[in-house]
Amino acid sequence: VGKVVVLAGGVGGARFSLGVRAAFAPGASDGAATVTVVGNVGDDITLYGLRICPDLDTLLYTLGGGIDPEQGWGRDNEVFSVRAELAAYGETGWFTLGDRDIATHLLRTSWLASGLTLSEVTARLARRWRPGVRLVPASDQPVETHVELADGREVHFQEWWVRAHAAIPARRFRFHGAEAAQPAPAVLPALAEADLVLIAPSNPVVSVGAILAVPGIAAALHTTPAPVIGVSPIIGGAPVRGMADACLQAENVPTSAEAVARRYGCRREGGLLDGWLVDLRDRAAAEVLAKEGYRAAAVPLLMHDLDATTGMVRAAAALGATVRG
Ligand code: FO1
Repeated sequence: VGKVVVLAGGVGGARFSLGVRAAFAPGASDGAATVTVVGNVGDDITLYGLRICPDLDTLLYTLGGGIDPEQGWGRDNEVFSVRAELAAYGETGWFTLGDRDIATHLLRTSWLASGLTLSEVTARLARRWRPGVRLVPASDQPVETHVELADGREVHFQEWWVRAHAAIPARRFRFHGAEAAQPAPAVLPALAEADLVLIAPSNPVVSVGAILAVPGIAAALHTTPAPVIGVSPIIGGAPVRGMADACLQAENVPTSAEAVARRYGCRREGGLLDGWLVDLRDRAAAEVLAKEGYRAAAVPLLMHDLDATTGMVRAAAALGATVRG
């Protein structure tokens, strides 16, 4: 394995990327590889004129050692004087922006305004964070996930997720701007040249879904010579983190490791996956899927520390090797 591509969103995608970096570091048992992480931009939002890219920032801060470890997003040792000043003006926003995080948004916004692309901006931010992987946005054009609620209203994904805690039933998700968007320049070449493609245990509907909504990316997954291995974000019928269940419900997809694999589909039958990794608790799902043409394996999938996460990545790579061999 020389080149690995990861499709990642959210906290799960960032933590998984830590394991990918470790599994393919120089001297690692699987051999060194260059890692490209394609980050979801569907969660991006503009507030107070600031362009905020939560998933790219979560990846930068996590891989760069600056993440708030409890929350899994935002900066560590954060301070909130801007929030307090806003509140004094009567602005009690539902989306919390910390001072240290705001510095990132100020730079991103001004760099974008000066004409840099989101890929270029992300590369510049990465000069500080040194994530040890090549981090690229799925697209340089805005692709924003919106949620059509059961009552017909449509809100930005963050408003549904953060403000409403995903408690209002969603009818469907729309990826605004996706039709006109293109994959960021590094994405398609990375997929074409990959030796292994990993779909992180991220929210399949909104995180990975928004990446796949960018025209050309799903097609590149179909044609890549590399095995495409997904890691289940669902363990024992529940999301490990976040509210993927509320997103799957909108599509009438059961919250199970098996159903999420079927939603991605088996590559032999026109879907995306060569292989699917599930938790030990979902061993039965692996057996069922194996009969349907997926390479499937059950291993411990909880990312409670770097060793556990690296082990998951090694298991995914081993599953990939069975596809090639
Ligand atoms: N999540 C919250 O639950 N509340 C917040 O106020 C919030 C602010 C925020 C600011 C910057 C950032 O990068 C992420 C932030 N998140 C917040 C996390 C984010 O909403 C989601 O968890 C991700 O978009 C889902 O992948």
